[in-house]
Amino acid sequence: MSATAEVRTPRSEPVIQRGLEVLASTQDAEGSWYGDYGGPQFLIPIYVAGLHVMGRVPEPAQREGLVAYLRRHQNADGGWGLDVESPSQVFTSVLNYVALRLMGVAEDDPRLRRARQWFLPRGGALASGAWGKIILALLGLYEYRGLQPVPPELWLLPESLPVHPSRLWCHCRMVYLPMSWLYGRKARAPESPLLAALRREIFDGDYAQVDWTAARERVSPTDVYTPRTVWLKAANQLMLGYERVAGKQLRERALGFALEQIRAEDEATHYICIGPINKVLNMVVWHFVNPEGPEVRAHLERLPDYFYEAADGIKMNGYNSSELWDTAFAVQAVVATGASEATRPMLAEAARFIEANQVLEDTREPARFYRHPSKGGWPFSTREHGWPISDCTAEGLKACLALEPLGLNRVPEARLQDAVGLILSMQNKDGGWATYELQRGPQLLEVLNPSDVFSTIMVDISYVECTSACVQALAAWRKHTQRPDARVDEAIARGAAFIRKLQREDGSWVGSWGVCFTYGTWFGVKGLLAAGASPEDPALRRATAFLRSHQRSDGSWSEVVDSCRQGRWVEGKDGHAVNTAWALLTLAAAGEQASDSARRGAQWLRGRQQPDGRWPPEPIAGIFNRTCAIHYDAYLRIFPVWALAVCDKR
Ligand code: LAN
Repeated sequence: MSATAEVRTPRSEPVIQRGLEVLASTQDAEGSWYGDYGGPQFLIPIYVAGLHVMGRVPEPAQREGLVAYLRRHQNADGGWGLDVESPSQVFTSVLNYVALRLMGVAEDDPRLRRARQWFLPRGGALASGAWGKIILALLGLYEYRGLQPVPPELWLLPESLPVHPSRLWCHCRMVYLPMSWLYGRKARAPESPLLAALRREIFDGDYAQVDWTAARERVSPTDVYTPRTVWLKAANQLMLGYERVAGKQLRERALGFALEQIRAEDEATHYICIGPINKVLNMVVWHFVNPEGPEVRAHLERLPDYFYEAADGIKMNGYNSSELWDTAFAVQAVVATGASEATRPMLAEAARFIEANQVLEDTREPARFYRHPSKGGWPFSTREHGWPISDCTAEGLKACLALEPLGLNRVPEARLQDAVGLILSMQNKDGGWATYELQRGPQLLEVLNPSDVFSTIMVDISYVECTSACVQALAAWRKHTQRPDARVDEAIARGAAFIRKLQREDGSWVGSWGVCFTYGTWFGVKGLLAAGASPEDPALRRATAFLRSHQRSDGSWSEVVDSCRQGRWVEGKDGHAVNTAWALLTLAAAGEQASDSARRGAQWLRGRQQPDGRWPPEPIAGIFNRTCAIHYDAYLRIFPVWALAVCDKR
C-alpha cells in the first residue's frame, strides 16, 4: 500500500466552499437540481416524426431551437452519431436528416447536402440500424415488409415462455410495446409531397425498385455494435412466416392486449412514460386509435417535460429528468463536506424534494401489467414518473439516513422501512440487483437483441452499481436501526458475494451506467466496504492498485465512452474531473486518502476549478446499453466537491 500518512493534503477548503456556492445557486425551487440530460441523437427525430404522423409540427420557437441543436451536432463528415460525441451512423444520420426536412429545412441546404453525401454511399435508409427503419416505416418512407417483424401476438404467448415480452428489460419492453402495435396495424403517415420527396432523397436509387426482402437483412457496418445472431435470424424467419398467415382475429386481440398495456403505462406515469421513446410512440398509437382524443391531449400536455433549452439549442432529454438521482448524490456530497450552518438551507430544501418524490403506492393491477411493486421506492426523476429503480431507491434512502443526524430528514421511519422492503424484494437469485425489476429471463435472451446499435437491452440483469447502492443502503439502514434483522444481514452478504464475483482479474469493475471503470470500481469498492470488508481485503487492494496504475502523470484520471464500448480502459485527451473524483472517492473509501496518489489527484482537481467555482465542461460521463453516451449535468458540480471533502478528512 502506498499510503504515506505523513503527507498533509493542502486544505481544499476554499475550493469546496466555492463548489458548494455553485451547488446552492443552481438548486431550484423544489429543492432539486434540474438540468440537461441530453446526449442521445435519436430522440428528437423520433419526436418530430411522431408529430408529423399526427399532422403536427413543433411550435415555431421550439422548432428553431431543435433545428439549431441538430445543426450544431452534425459531425464534420456530414452525419450524426448515436450520441453527440460519437462517430456518424446511418440510423441517426438518416433520421436527423428527415427530422430537419420535416421541420422545413430545404433539400438544397448545404448541410443537408453533406448529410446525403455521407449516408447515401453507405446505403441510405436501406442500411439504417433497425429502429431507424421502424420510424421510417411509420412515416411511409420504408415498407413494413422490409422490417424485422415485431408482431403484437408475441404478447399472447404463454407467460411461462422465456421469450414472453413481459420478461424483457422494462425499457426494451416499453419501446417494443407501441412498436408492436404500430407494426401490427402497419400504421403509416398520410401521403404528402414532402414525404414523396424524402423517398427520393434518402434512398440511393428508385424506391419502387427496392428489394425489400434483401433490405430486411441490410445494415451498415457503422450501425452494428450487436451483430444479428443466427438465433435472431431464425426468430425473424419464424415471425415472417407467421406474418404471412396472421389471422385478422388474433391480430385484433393482440392489438387490444397491447393497447391495454399502453394505457396502463400511460396512466401509471401520468402520461410521462418510462422514457422519451415510448412516450412519443404511445402518443402516436393513441393518435391512430382516437385522433384528438383525451389520451392524445394528455400526452401532448406532458411533452414539455422532456425538452431542455441549453446553449447548444433545444434538446430532448433522455428521461423526464435526473432530479432524484442528482439530488440524492448532492445531499451525500454536501453532508460529506461537514454540513456547515451555511449549507443547512440547501440540505433542507433537498430533503423536501426527496420526501416529496418517494413513490407511495403500487401501480394499478401490477401483476396484470407486469409491474413489480412500487411502494416505498424512489424513481430516477420524480414521483409522477413513478417507476422506482433499485439504486435510486437505495440512494434516496442513503440520503435520508445521511440527513437524519442533522435533523433534516423528512421521510418518516415507516416509509424508510418501505424502501428497505422494496430493496429486499428486488434482490436477484444471484445476490445482485438489476435496475427496475427482478431478472425475469435468462441473460441468454440477449442473442435475440434486434436493435443493432445497443447491447444488453433484453434482460434486466444484476449490475455492480445497483448491487453496491442497495448493499450500501441496507448497511446504512442496519446501522440506523440497530435492530437485528436476519433478512437484511443475509441480503448484504449475498450482495457482497455477487460484487466479488464481478470483480475483474485486473482489480476493476466495469461500469454500465457511468464511464466506465472508475465508475464501476467506485461502486465495487463502496459495496464491499459497506458489507464489512476490511481495508486490507485483497479485493480492495487490487482495486486501488488498478486505479493507481491508470493515474496520469498530472494526477488526474480520464476515461471516455469507448471504455464502455470496448470493455477496456480507453483514455481521453485530458484529465476529467468526474473520473478523477470517482477515483479519489474510491481511494479515500479504501483508506488511501493520504496516499501520494490521492494527494496528487486532489491537487489536480483543485487546480482544475475555475474562479467561478465550476469545473470546466468535459466529455460525457454517463452511458447506457454499452454504446450511447448521456450527459449528467450535475455530476461536475457534485463529485469534485464530494471527493475533495472526503480526501480532506484525516
Ligand atoms: C437510465 C437513467 C438512470 C440509470 C441509473 C439509475 C443511473 C442506473 O444506475 C440504472 C439504469 C438507469 C435507470 C437508466 C437505464 C437506461 C436509461 C433509462 C437511462 C440511461 C436513461 C435513458 C436510458 C433509456 C434506455 C433511453 C432510451 C433508449 C432505449 C434503448 C430504450
